[in-house]
Amino acid sequence: MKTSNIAGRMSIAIGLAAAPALAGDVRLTHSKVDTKVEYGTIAGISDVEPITTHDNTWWRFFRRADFGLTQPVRLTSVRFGVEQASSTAGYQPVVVSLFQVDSAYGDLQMTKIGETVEFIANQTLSLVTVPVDAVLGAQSDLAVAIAPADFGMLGYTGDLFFIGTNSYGETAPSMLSCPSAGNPEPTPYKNIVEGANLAIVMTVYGETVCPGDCDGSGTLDFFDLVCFMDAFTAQDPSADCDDNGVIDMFDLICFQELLAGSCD
Ligand SMILES: [Ca+2]
Ligand SMILES: [Ca+2]
Repeated sequence: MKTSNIAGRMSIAIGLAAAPALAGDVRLTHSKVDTKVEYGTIAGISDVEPITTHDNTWWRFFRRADFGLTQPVRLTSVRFGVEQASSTAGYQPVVVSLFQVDSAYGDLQMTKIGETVEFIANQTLSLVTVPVDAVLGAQSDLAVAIAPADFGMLGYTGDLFFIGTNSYGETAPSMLSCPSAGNPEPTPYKNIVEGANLAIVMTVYGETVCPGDCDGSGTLDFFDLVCFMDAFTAQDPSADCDDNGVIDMFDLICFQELLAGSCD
């Protein structure tokens, strides 16, 4: 393994405050420059055949408060940098996963809300946009994880994927998890390589939806009640309508009040 073995606890760093998002125009990034990709990311690389990087997952965390978001958000795409993607097949699957992040009783809780598998052609120093479809609840923060699939399992060897970074700075730390290199949890780059000045290039796009629009359809109707009841039954953090850390009858009352409103 080519990374060091400094394990780190997952943490959510507070970035600089960004301008409030306009309705229908959510853009989340911690990259000070989100359109330029340079060489130099941090990754764990297997040094035995088949050479591969499938054990890496690159992470960014977005606290809604840092972006002035107070409403649910429908997430529509993720654009990220690619330093290098190479595979003998000429392409490889890359998995973009979205998680809502909630704190319940002081513990962080991560729930997967979306996943897109995109086949990425061989390329270097480029930007890729992947469509996603997920609704981030009004109380939740967002985590985005990008990882190459284990293409070696399909009989290919030598597949490499390195996410794109640059040296222009960031407003929250870039993170990597790589279990085989001793970092099972998302670990800030600076804890892996001291003095690293590398910012993962990533921007998440979406649009705000009105409170109560649980399914993000743009209107309030019966399906939002179904959506909410699913979350309520599953004790999903997104069902904590009154944001008091407990999911109970008062959240049902809270949600009924939202449903009685409108999206106009
Ligand atoms: Ca709806
Ligand atoms: Ca509650």
